[in-house]
Amino acid sequence: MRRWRLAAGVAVAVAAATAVTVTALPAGAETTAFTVTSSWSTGYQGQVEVRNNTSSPISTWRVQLSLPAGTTIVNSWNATQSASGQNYTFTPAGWNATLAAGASTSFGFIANGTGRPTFSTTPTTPPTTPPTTTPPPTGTTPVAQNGQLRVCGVKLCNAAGRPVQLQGMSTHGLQWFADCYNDASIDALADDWKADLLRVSMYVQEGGYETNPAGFTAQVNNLVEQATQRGLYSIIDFHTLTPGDPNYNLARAKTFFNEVSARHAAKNNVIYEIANEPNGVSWAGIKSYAEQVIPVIRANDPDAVVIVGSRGWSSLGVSEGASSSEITANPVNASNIMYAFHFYAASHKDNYRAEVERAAASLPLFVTEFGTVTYTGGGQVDLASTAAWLDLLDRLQIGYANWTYSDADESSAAFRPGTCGGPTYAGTSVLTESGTFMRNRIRA
Ligand code: IDC
Repeated sequence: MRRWRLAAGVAVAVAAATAVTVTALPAGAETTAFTVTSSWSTGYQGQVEVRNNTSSPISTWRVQLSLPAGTTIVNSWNATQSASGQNYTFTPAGWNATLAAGASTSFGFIANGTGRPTFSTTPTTPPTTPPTTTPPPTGTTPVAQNGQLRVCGVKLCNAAGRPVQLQGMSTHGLQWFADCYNDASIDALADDWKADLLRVSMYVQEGGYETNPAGFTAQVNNLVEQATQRGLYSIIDFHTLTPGDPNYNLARAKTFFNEVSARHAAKNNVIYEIANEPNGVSWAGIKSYAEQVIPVIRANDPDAVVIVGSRGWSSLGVSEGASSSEITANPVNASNIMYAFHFYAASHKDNYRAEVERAAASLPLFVTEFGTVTYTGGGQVDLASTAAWLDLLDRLQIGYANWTYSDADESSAAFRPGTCGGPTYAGTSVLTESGTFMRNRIRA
């Protein structure tokens, strides 16, 4: 552990009755406790302990740090981050605002670059409203057991701070397969497949959202309610695909995410995926889109995890000759976010797996879509490659959703054609080769 003495901030902090100091040294010594929990050649993971060094409870805190030029924060967790150049300010995540006398909390971050931070503290004024507390989870559903998720380092963690890997299924396009999503099919996903997650794929083009914003928003909201009733997590996927530049849909995205994030703000099971598969667009263009859409969501639902699509059909750039390095060099300026990676097992193999393993050391990843088949959604079902992929994702604790929970007449669909609209979704008699494999894998 590295310990840092405070310079200018100390006098101010000590003078104020509600002063927060950050310390890991014996009481009375106002210092910042900063630990590098892991490091690699191009970056490191840092942890900062925040301690109430006064004899009364405090109801908020603030930590300011500066990084030398060339080092930036890629991602943080357990705090709300804002940045101005090389200066970063961290305030409570919400649930960790109140600290009893002598109590401490901590937050973490991933830095790109090897420069270490210097700290200062500022006195804060307690808010007049009492903090809210979340009751501990009860019940056996995925949401009851894990509660509100948040990004912790490069992982996704549950309310208790433990890493979780969500496993589930993606809908097909709601404009084509609405009859696949009903009480019986979502019951089967929760109870028979024992999934954690339903990804709700709302195409924007191809007869999707742009043709009927109110109708598709209502359809998405309804499916999120269905997932919520069964204790499933739900990813709201703004399924941009063609055109590939998400900025084409920026105004629609702001309208849509403002509505759905307001509607689901009080829920603890909703994750927002703001652009399915950017393609033919630079990383800078995707980042600019993300930095305009994320604040719309955060204004309504500040603690929700947001997933940002990556370049080259969410291949971390690989399918367009780039790599995840362009993201780590220039990350989205927001906290509590993850980056999407997609694969189709019969098309994307070892070089893509190697990139995921490399990227996962410094970026929080979520496989919001993958197929057991070729990138067309059809063709050969490659179970050997799929198993290699899922073994890798299990080892790295990366969550996933399989394309698709539908009866489309294509080999990626889990149900045989003609299943939807019928009464039966549970069991194996209605499943394709891909569906049988995925159900086994998710149930296990
Ligand atoms: C495919 C569907 C197919 C549909 C097509 C329309 O499987 O039925 O006609 O979209 O665009 C993706 C996309 C996803 C694709 C899927 C398979 O996110 O929309 O679905 N895929 O091609 N990325 C890689 C593959």
